[in-house]
Amino acid sequence: MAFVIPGAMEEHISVGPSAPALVGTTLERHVLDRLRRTPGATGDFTGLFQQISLAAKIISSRVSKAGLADVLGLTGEVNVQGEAVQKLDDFANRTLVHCVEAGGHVCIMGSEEVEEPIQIPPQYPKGKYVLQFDPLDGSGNIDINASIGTIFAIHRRKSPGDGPGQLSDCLQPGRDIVAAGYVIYGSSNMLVYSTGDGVHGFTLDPAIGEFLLSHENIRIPKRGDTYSINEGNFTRWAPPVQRWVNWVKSDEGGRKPYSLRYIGAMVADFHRVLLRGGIFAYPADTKNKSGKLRLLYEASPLAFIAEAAGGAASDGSRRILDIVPEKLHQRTPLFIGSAEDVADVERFLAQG
Ligand code: AHM
Ligand code: MG
Repeated sequence: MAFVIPGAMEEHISVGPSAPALVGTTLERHVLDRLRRTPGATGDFTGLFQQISLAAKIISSRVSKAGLADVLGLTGEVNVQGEAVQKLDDFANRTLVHCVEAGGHVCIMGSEEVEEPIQIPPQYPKGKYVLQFDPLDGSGNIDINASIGTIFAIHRRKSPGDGPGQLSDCLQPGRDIVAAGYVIYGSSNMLVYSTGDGVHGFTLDPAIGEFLLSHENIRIPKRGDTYSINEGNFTRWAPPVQRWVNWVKSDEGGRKPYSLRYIGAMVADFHRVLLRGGIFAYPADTKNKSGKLRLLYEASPLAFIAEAAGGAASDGSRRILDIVPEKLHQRTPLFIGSAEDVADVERFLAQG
């Protein structure tokens, strides 16, 4: 049963997700329940999730005070992508590293904000997982009070032993992800995650400081009616991409033109696509020849979630989850969302 406005039962007015929301199911309990069903599980994964969710709560608390807490603006530094580092990016990155590094669950981390893989300090044990993240996605939205997010992916370590992790532990394709998720700092703060077994959303109740299950088993509609793309790049796209966009917004053959929705923070744009259907795209262009978005900690985790919800993610011809990364900060074109919408764009690109 869906959330129902009290008194509106007879009219069947639903204001929430279609799946049941179990009162009081915390993120921790949800992850633990799954752990109990996994033979041989040691609890490492649950521990890592607790640390990520703690970091998410700390970041969300700071984000919600952004205008007050002297965190707006730039640090004056430039990150590995050549972009100015905002104070909140820096804060979010340090928070995640700090919350996770001492837990003993990961052997190495990768972050959008740090050029090299992040090693676990010598005094802490090294675990069997690899965590990669974009600590604050869509950071251009910080100063205008629009939604931003955190994206993360967890792999098992590949290198033998229990010493420090290697770069090769980070360079794993999305199909080998063990769990992925994102946190959206918006009108409410949500954490959405998947271990491949459904996609589940939790809303942070600030009164009790817990993420509570609010969107169980999210399924992305087969087809949507919106497209989400920075159309200001139109003249820089290859002709097949231009043809696809022109078709998407046309009424050719009696089709209903799609509406355009673009906030400029992938987490927020993707979250809408996940719940409502449609497509988010960041194609390659003459300026960003391999696309703009990063494979390991932006495209792959969201592709893992899209597929677990019944959607699809492609670089135009290949499944995102099958791309084997060669570099930590590798970029990729991305088309992600409803399966039929992604198939449409692949067809246009295949026609050349
Ligand atoms: P960021 O991780 O540095 O914030 O950059 C990634 C962001 C995405 O969230 C968003 O979809 C895209 O960059 C927006 O780019 P553009 O301003 O070129 O449309
Ligand atoms: Mg990003």
